[in-house]
Amino acid sequence: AAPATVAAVDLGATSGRVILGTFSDGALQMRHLARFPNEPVSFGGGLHWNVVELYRQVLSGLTTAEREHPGEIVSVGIDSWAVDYGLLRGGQLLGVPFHYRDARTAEGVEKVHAQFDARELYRRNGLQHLPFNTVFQLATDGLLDVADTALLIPDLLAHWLTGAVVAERTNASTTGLLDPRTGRWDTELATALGISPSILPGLIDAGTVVGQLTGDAAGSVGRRVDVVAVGSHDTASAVVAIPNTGRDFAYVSCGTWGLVGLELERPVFSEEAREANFTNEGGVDGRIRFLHNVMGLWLLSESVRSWDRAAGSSERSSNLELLLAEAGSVPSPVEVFDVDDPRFMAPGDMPARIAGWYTERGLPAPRTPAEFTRAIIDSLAQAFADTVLRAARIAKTPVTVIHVVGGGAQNRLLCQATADRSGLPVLAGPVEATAIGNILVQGRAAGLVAGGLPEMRDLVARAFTPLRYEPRP
Ligand code: LRH
Repeated sequence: AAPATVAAVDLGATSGRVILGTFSDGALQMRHLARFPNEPVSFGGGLHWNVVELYRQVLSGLTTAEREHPGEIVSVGIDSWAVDYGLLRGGQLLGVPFHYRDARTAEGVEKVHAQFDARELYRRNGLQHLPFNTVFQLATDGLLDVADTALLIPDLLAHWLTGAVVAERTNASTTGLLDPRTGRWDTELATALGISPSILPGLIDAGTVVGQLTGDAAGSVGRRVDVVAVGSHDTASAVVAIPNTGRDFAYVSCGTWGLVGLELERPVFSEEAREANFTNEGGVDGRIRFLHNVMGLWLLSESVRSWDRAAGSSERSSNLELLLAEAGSVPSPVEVFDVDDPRFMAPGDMPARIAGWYTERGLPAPRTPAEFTRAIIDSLAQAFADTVLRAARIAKTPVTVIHVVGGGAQNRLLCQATADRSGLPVLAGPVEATAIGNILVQGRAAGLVAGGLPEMRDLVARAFTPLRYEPRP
């Protein structure tokens, strides 16, 4: 068969990229086309995403793709971080979408919990409590009453590209308004909370054609390419690309967050799962992503931002390679801190907050960037290990290996520490799992890949050999 190419738009909380995937004779080749920063903007007392700039970057990436590969691109798929949304009325965006790290969500939690306590909510939506789940954001959104449509970020961008109004299921599963048993909106819950079900778009599964580039988008790209719904929740796409065709694996999708858990056939609603704050999010092909949000490399990137600010813009201390090498030479054992403490959620001076965690307990706090970095890495690894073992226990599923995918797979110190602290081998990579999962689901929709998750994962395992870390005593 002639080679065919799809374009993955993958938007993370700190940067976005457009990556091409070319299928030929059952193998996959990737090409990075564009990478751009995704910098939130603070104004009017709120923290917002610059979605218009993101859309511009997407269009620009697709235009480059068409120019460099005229007529070759068969489809486009978009994934991004979860939970955040834009509200529309009569097709017009109302306000600028909020960032999930904005502080306003506390009020929404109070409002929702006044009607549905944490137990009742979990029984309905099976979601871990995160103060920024869409349901809490909507409950405190002043524009809710004016809106006729709510679109999650990837659906919003797909809407601007095609005119279609849909909600892709994996991402919809992070809103708190979806019933994981039926895969349908919980209209009763929405109505009771004053969220009109009419603003929730029709649900579609990953692999469905959303539409074709129309209007201005078709004009700038120069052709009416298909837009295909992928696992539009970035974590759902990442889990597609785990290079393991078996079942006894746990995963850590490690970027800004560390999403740590298992892939299951059915959701787990037990009290134990709720208390351990495990979520039942929707995966591609109807799977359940039974996982917990561990704070992730946000702790490190936000610390680096603090050190950079202190050093002044001229002298950046952010040579990450060097910092990690120094962190590796900090003598062990390192006292670990609780990375999931809510104080680390909002942007700000992370080193000061981490130091506070130690001094409150009368423990010596890290002092140098290398010591902080080492404490962050060992503490993340401990949380990854604990979470994997807890997930296995609660879901009554054996785990024999941990796959680390995403940016964190490049971090050797982190991968080794995760193996050491869990007593399980860690298989690291691919780094671009999210984009690969996006590409595979498009490839399957276009008939370029056959089969289910095992076949797609087999293809990943052949194209990207993971690095193995054995646990040390
Ligand atoms: C990771 C992620 C995660 C969500 C968070 C909002 O990028 O999508 O799965 O919980 O962002």
